Amino acid sequence: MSLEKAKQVAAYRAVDEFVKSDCVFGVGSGSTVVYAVQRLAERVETENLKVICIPTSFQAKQLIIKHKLTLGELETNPVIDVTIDGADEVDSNMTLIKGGGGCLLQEKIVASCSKKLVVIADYTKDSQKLGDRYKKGIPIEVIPMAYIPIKNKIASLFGGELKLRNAIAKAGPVVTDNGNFILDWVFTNQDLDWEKVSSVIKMIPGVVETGLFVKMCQKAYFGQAEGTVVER
Ligand code: ABF
Repeated sequence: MSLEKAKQVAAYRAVDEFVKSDCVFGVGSGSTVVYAVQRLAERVETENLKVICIPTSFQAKQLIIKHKLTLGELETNPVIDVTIDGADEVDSNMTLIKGGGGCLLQEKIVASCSKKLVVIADYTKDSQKLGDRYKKGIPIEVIPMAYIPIKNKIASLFGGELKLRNAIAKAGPVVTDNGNFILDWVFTNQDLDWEKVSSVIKMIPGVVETGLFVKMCQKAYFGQAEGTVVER
C-alpha cells in the first residue's frame, strides 16, 4: 500500500470521527489535508452537513473553494470546533513540528482558536523524539530584514544550524503567505525543553512564529502501510 493510501486512511478516519453538522472546521495545509477535504466534501453532499471551513493557508482556501464548501474567516467565526491538519513530525508527547510546507503561522493561529487540533499523517511522521524522523529541522517564520541576526542568535542560544529556505535553486528565498522568510533550524540537541525553546525564540525581535506546536494537539491519526490507522 502506498504512502498516499496511508495519508488517505488517516484523513478519512479523522473527518469521520470529528466533523459533525453545524460545526466550524479549521482546514489545515499540506498533501494529507487534501484527502480530509475530499472526505468532508463527500459527507457534506451525502449527509447534507452544515460546516463552515476556516483556511490555514492560500492552499487551504483554494481547496475549500474547489470543493464548493462554505468558506469562513476568523473575523466572523473566531471559535473553531475542530481543526484537522498535517504535521512533519509528532513526538511521544504530541509535540509537533509543522511548517515544512511553509504555512505554520496561519496554521498556529487557527489551531489556537480551535477547541481541538487533530493531526493526520502517514506512519513516517510518528516518532519518539523530535528529530528522530524529520531531518529538515524546525521551521521559523521571520521578518526578512532580520533573518541573519535571528539565525545567529538561535545558533548561539541552542546550537545547531539554521538555513534560509530557498524556493528553487538560486531563485531566492521562499516567501510565505504572510510575506516573510523561513529559517529551518536543524537542531542537534533532541532533549531540549521545546515549550521553553519556543517561547525564548519567539521573544527574539523579528521572529513571527515557530513551527513547534507544544500542548496544542489532542489527537493524532497515523495511517499505516497496510491501510490501518494508529491513534495517539
Ligand atoms: C502542513 O503540511 C504542515 O505544517 C506540515 O509542514 C505539512 C505536512 O504536510 P503533508 O501532509 O504533505 O506531509 O500542515
